[in-house]
Amino acid sequence: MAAKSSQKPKKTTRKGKSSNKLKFSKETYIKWYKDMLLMRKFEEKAGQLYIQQKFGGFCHLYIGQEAVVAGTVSASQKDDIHITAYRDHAHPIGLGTDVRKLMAELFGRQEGVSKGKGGSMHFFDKEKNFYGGHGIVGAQIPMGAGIAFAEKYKGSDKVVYVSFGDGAARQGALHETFNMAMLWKVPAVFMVENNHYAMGTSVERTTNVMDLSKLGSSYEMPAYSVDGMSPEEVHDAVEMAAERARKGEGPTLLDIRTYRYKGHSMSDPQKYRTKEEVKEYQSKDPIEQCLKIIKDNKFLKEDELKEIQDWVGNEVKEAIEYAENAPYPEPEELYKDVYKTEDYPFIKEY
Ligand SMILES: Cc1ncc(C[n+]2csc(CCOP(=O)(O)OP(=O)(O)O)c2C)c(N)n1
Ligand SMILES: [Mg+2]
Repeated sequence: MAAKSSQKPKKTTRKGKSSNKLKFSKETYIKWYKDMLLMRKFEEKAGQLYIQQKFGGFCHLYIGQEAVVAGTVSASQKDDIHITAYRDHAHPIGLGTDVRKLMAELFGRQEGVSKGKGGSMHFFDKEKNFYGGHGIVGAQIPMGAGIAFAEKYKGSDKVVYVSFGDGAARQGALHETFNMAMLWKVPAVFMVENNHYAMGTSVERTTNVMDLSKLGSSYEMPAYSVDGMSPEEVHDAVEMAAERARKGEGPTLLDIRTYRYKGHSMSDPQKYRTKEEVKEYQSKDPIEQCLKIIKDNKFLKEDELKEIQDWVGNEVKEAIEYAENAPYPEPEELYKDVYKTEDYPFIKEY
């Protein structure tokens, strides 16, 4: 991890060390590989199905960014809370949500994680502590801090991981949030999923401060830049930030440098970047890197590896079948889960 500003990241200890060369256990690499492959294959299929107009709405793919979720999940505890933006397919997959429920959500079916009423941008799984899936750029920054405040108030030791894009980092709400989050030392980890572009606008075109970790400086929030193509680096940074949060010392900002291989959403001519740039990041692909480590260290035999790949393929296939055969929500569902009361005091009739 490239440390930034005043504080150097501490060395963290971890269990299950299986090799002198490698910092993480065999089991961790296999889990990362399996989870990231499932995220990738789920989204490759989702992209194809969207083009075939099997489902509508929006569709923002996380392909290329998988190491960010993989490293965050391995460094977090089961009861911790995660919240993100609309590029939200990989987060619940990493947290273990059944991909059938996710595919059904894309298809707008009642078996979907948000009862078919949220779609691609609004996945939500309370059981896995995944609090969305938010379409308003930057909205989850104050919401995440609010959830963290609530956890502190209730006396739990949960940490909230608040993910947002480099574009969202430009929202004014970030500053109000950072101010209060530091004042009240809320147990949050603010994670910029810095894929270098907000739609077609590069970070360079929006700011004279390109090192996004500096955004925490005015609030004396510890901040680090992290290689987001590496689950190891993400894990180290998140583990350190979570430890700080759990001890009651407050939030940390992580500028996690990653890359999306696909366009912003499904209709993006990508004129703002070169093919060479995309290829450069693809050459550091986290799934390929993990696979190489697994092979080089003989963590799995060829047939065991194939078993994982087949399992992933089958999960995605079954998810599509499940989604296609699931019923649509009943019309009455439109009136459920909507914020309404009979005598809502703020609406006046004229
Ligand atoms: C408040 C608000 N403004 C504008 C938009 C339109 N919009 C959707 S995505 C996006 C870009 C955000 O980029 P970034 O935060 O870097 O996330 P990424 O898509 O790269 O993951 C914009 C401007 C929006 N959804 N909400
Ligand atoms: Mg971005």
